[in-house]
Amino acid sequence: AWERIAIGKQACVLRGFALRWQQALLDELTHITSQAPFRHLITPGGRHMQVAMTNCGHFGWYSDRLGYRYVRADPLSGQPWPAMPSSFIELAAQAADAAALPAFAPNACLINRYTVGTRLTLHQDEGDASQPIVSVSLGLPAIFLWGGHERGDATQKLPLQHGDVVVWGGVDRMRYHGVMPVKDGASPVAHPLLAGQRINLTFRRAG
Ligand code: MD3
Ligand code: FE
Repeated sequence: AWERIAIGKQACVLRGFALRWQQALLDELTHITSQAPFRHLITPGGRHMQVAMTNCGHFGWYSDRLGYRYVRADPLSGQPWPAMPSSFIELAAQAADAAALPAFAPNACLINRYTVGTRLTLHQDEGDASQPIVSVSLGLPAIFLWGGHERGDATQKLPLQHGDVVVWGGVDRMRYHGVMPVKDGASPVAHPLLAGQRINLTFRRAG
């Protein structure tokens, strides 16, 4: 059972929506991260990001001294990113449908890993605002910061738990957002990938 909660004109939380897929997601994540391990990317300003990242799908989000961009191959291996598993594609498509958005066929999945204390500072996502974003939270809970269209706008705190899915489209795509430092706790499911960690899958259409 899941529940839909509106958080904006074209954004909503689907509480527990991913629970039905959790075993498939964790099995696939184990495989993906064995091919393309988590790593701390470098910002254009020369800092290491706190969040560790990897990708699957036709395009992967990447950052280094040259800037941010989507790349077709993993710079660590020179190989294409691992394919997007069908369970990932189905979950993202069904979430967009549950959010009453047009058909969504993601070709990029950014996989973010937060250990205890890790945060993601307030930022705006670039990219095609005509396409929605679907985000899946796994492991430790976190508080998502949900702002406005200017950096200084007030933010709302939105707690996200294991199995929650958030869908962002249209006018809400360019809002500032971030994640507060993840607190220690027991992961709601026993799995090596989730012990003391939060994993977030962000599905997009890129390229
Ligand atoms: C809200 N990731 O990777 S969920 C990111 O939990 C990112 O790992 C967060 O922000 C995380 O860029 C947040 C995904 C998300 C992505 C794009 C958004 C939330 C968004 C665009 C507009 C509003
Ligand atoms: Fe973001």
